[in-house]
Order: sequence, then structure tokens, then C-alpha cells
Amino acid sequence: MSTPTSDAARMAEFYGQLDLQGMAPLWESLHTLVPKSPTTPVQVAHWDYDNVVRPRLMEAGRLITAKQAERRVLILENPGLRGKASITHSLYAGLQLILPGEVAPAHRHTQCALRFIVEGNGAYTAVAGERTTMHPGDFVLTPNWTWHDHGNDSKEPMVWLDGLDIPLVQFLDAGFAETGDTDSQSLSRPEGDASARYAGNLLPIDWKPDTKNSPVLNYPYVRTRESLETVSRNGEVDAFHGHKLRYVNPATGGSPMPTIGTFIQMLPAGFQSRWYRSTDSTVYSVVEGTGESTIGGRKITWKPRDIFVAPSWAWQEHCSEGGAILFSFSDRPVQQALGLWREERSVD
Ligand code: 1HN
Repeated sequence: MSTPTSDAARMAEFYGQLDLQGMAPLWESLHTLVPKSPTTPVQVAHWDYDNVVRPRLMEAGRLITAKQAERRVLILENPGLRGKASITHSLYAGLQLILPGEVAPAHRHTQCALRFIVEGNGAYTAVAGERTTMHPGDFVLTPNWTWHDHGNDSKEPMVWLDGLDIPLVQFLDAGFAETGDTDSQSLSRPEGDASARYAGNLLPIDWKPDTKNSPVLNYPYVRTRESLETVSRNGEVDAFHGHKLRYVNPATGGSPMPTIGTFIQMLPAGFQSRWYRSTDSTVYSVVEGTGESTIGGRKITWKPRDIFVAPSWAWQEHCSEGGAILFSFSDRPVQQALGLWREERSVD
């Protein structure tokens, strides 16, 4: 009759053999592999722009040119994902600096990118043959595989938040990239063309989208803000989100890019949200105002240009005494396309 020790020894030997032969026993990891609810490595995170990020970014501006760097960016790494260039499990974020007179040379890749302008005025991004001049709060797209380059003909530094689906594309092993022959791509349309064609609640009569991306190049903050202002004057405030709108691809009504959903919300003065959670880890960028968020039990006090992260399925609440505007992005469209996305509103 076998003793418990010899059972354990036999099991250990069996596991050792499995390991050598490229196998593993499911019963040791079943509940980790199939958790009852999301168990993300993503942590609550907060970057203080004025006191921490900006000084480092300006230091980078003294140490390396945009051209040398190709992109002069400080990556925001989630503390739970250090070394992985990820702000959430599926998304990358960084802050990019371009100084007066600099160019960031043309390239293209299969990763989708968004820019959300944080400071400066008048630098441009050229995407697929058209330039757009950027201002704080503008949300600018660089859909996958489109040529893009940036330049700053203004007299001030410009900084924007880059959001890309790099970790997702890496996970899928579907990354391709090319460098342009010239620093600045040649332009085929005048500035404002995409906006006139696609962003005025009109579409060219025979136009059919040939990609999964919005044809709108720039969702300018002046218009976004006007919408928020009007909506907040006329409508009831949502107890969980304040006044929250999502950016759309006018051709589909879906997200502007297939892998990244983008949102803007106004918290009216004195607003205190109720508790909410969703499965899409979300990156917030503070546009205007100050406030506090409690996320996964951690309190964050934020101010304009700060960035913070709410992990998947962590309870969150947001409040602002003087009123605030928050931009946010996440992988929500991916989760929705796969039937995975869930949200929950507290009922108490
Ligand atoms: C990229 O193309 C940009 O075009 C910024 O500004 C950041 C990070 C990784 C890969 C490509 C840009 C990037 C990037």
C-alpha cells in the first residue's frame, strides 16, 4: 500500500516528467486561468503632470532632439506592468514633446494611435496626406497603417498624450512598420478637407469607408466643449458619469478606431458620482478643473493635465467641487466586439 509521502513523491515525479515533455496539469491552475472575476495586474496609477512629468519631459527636450529620438516620448508605465511599455494590459500611453522648429519623421505601423493635446498651440500632425493643426484638448487620430509625421512651426513647445494599442498588437503578433523616405510626407489635400467631408454631419454621397477607422482626422476641443456645455445645461446629469459622451466614427456610429474607445465627460460643479466599474481598464487625462477619484480603494487628487488609470473591474467614483472635464480611453470596442465587455452600477 502506498503511503501519503510516496503519493506525493509520485506526483512530483509525474509533474517533473510533464514539465520536461512540454505539458502541465490543468488542475493546478484552473481557477487562476478562469477567475470568477477579472484579476488584472493593472494597478491604480496617477502621474502629476506639472510637478513630475513636465519637468522630465523638458529635460528630455534638452538631451535629445525629436529627430534623433524619432519620437521624443516618455512612456507611462503602469506600476503593475513595469518594463512592458503598457499603461493597461492592452494599451500603451506616453507623453510626447515636440519643440519649435522640430519634426518627428514620417512612418507608419499597424498599431493605431491617438493624440490628446495637453499643452502648446499650433504644431501639426500630418496623416495620410493631410495636416491638422493642434490645440489643447483636440483628439487626433492616426489610424493603423497611415503615414504620419509631426512638426512644430509654432513658437512654443507642444506636448500631447499618445495612446496606442501596442500591447494588444504585440499579443496578437500582428505588428508591421515602415519608415518614410522623407521626414515630412507629401500632402495631397489642404488642411480642413477631412473635416469638411466627414465631420459636419455630412458624408460624400458615394463614399464608402475602406478601413475600420474614422475618416475624421481631428475632433477639435472647441466643438467637443460646446457639446458638453450645451448638454450639461439642458440635460439631466448621469449619477455615475456626469455628462459623458463618446467620440464616434461618423461612418459607423462605432468608436473612431477599432481597438481604442475614447470618451469625454463633464463633471458639473459639486458633482459626486456614484460607484461604477467596467471591464475596460481606463486611462483618464484631466482637461479642465480639479477633483478627486477613489479607485480600487485608493484616493487620487487630480488637476489639469494629470493622468490616472482605473483598472478593470475596480470600483470607481469621481467628484469635483468646481467642475471638471475628463478625457478617457480604453480597449472597450475590442471587448464589445468580442462580447466580453461588462459594467456594473452600484445599487445602494
Ligand atoms: C508613434 O508612431 C508615435 O507617431 C508616438 O507620434 C509613440 C510609440 C510606439 C510606436 C510608435 C507617433 C509611438 C509610436
